[in-house]
Amino acid sequence: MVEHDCSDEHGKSGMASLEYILRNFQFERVLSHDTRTKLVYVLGRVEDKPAILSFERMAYDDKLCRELAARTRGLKDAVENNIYGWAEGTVSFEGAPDTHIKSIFPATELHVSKYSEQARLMVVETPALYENITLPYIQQLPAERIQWVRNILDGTSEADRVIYRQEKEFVILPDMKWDGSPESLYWVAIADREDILSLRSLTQEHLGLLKAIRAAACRLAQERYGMTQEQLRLFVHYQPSYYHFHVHITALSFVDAPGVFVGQAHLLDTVINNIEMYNDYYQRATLPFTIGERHPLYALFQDAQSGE
Ligand code: G7M
Repeated sequence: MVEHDCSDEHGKSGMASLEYILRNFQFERVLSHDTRTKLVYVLGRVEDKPAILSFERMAYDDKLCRELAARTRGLKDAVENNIYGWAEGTVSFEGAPDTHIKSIFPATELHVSKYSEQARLMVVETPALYENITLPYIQQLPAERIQWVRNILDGTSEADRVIYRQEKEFVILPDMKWDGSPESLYWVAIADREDILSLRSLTQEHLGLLKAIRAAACRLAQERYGMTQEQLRLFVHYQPSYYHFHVHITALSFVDAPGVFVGQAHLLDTVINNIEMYNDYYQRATLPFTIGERHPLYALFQDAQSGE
């Protein structure tokens, strides 16, 4: 195969730039389309390797709301009934972005199944099932899966976005899902150690870290946006997508933030409290979780159950 010379198209890390991926994307199929959140994932190929792009309609900037009426063009299918009227139209603000775009390239099979339309199912994980199924699954995951985390920790990526760094403890930075508005604040705190795989690893040894993350997140949200602790929701995912310990920091006003639902989110305050009561709470607890039916872990749980 002739290698395409795109040295100037690649970033510092040698990975293809978003611009390059967009220009060379050969569409294959839609993976999923959430018409409520206006988020679509499409699969395609770049340089003959799988690539995933997501396009998400952004909210109107508050400052532009006063111009919405004047910027509306091309009304279609207008209906008027008494005092009510509705139609479809185009509102455009030149130069103002209206879509949040993300790319994964090269994408793995795991990414393709993660972003494909699928049912979510409830799995009940006992400590024994964790030891026999989940832990071996985590241990065989390729190390490159969390390369993005290492890049943040060692400063090779997103260095200019890091909001706070507590040396050898954790960093706090915007989650890639954050649209930048305080009402939908979405930060992530990443522990600067690789031995905490998930909630299952936590014991009293980690209380200092958990409390320091909580204190820093609250202080930073207060300093930057005047938000109080009561306006924040700090939580941990189980199962997470990445088995390197991290805490999600979101504004409570972001009512339907992705991944805040029961069956995946565990409030940090509850986690701290449980560990304070019992050092080995998360090693002894049965933890139900929801998972996509195409997730490889779900297949492993199914195999285990059919073998019972
Ligand atoms: O589901 P889990 O608890 O593992 O959540 C991982 C979080 O990390 C999600 O909220 C992602 O949006 C976020 N995230 C994933 N990646 C690959 C990146 C990244 O490269 N940079 C940043 N800032 N956040 C990411």
